[in-house]
Amino acid sequence: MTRKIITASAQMGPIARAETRTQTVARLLEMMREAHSRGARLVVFTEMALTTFFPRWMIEDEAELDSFYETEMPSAATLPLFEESKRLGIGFYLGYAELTPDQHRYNTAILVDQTGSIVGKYRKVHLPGWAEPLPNRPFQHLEKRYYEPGNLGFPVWRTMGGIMGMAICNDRRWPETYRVMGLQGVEMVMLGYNTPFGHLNQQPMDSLTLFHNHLSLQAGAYQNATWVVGTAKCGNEEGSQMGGQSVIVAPSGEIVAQAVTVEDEVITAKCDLDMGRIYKDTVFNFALHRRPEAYTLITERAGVILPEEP
Ligand code: CDV
Repeated sequence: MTRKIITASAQMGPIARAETRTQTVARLLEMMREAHSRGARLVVFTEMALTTFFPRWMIEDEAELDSFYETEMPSAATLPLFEESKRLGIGFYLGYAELTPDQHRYNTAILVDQTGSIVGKYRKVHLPGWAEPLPNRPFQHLEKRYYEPGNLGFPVWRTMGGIMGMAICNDRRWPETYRVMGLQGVEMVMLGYNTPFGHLNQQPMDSLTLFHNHLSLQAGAYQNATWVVGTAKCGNEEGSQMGGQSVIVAPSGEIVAQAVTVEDEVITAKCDLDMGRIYKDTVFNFALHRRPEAYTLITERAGVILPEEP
């Protein structure tokens, strides 16, 4: 049986602070329909796809802060996405800020299958930035203030004909993200990102922002023999410039589709979920070649080991 699934990455241009959920959902619906018209059965939206990237600001007003979070999914505003997913027979990944009934806050993504049903939830583990605002910066990155680290691990889901996994933005820079899913046989990792330029104010690193984006996605794909779909929110959002270059990466590590704008843009690729097999059976045959006992000898005890002073 062929296991090829046309997959779309629905890159999103900026979302204004004043944009309503109804407006953002209308943009997502338009991209979902475009993806479907190109034969896609799965569309990957971005991180925090329903609002502007609010962690760039110190927000002290609780009510204002709460307005950026979803307390239910689907909600009245997001229900049209689920209905259209079911009508068209197209699954989707959607990132959003989650506020739970017991007042926990997470940077979350859900996976919805081709019947419009939620089949998976992931909460971002690697939260970049700070809990307190830094002085003299045009923009903050306060994810550590507004979110708790995800508490669901890195599960995979057998759905839509494959073994699917999710991650969110900064997670893509950490090999553990992919490897934990790779050890479960993942065949496609979906992730959305909001990556501002100049985030660290370290010129040598900041100038490589787009390179590091692809480096992380391609390395994660190749080293775990999995498809990786990376979807940006990009462009100039309320004065903060964010990188685009959304990509669909094959298990070979090759980019097979790439966005060329910093606006709403749909890219697609026919993803053969069996393509990773040759890598999983050879160079990345984990059962045959990995040496877990060597990896855990010291690190399990110490966590992080700093080199000794010379
Ligand atoms: N939203 C993110 O997680 N952004 C980070 C930036 C701040 C470095 C990223 O890894 O792209």
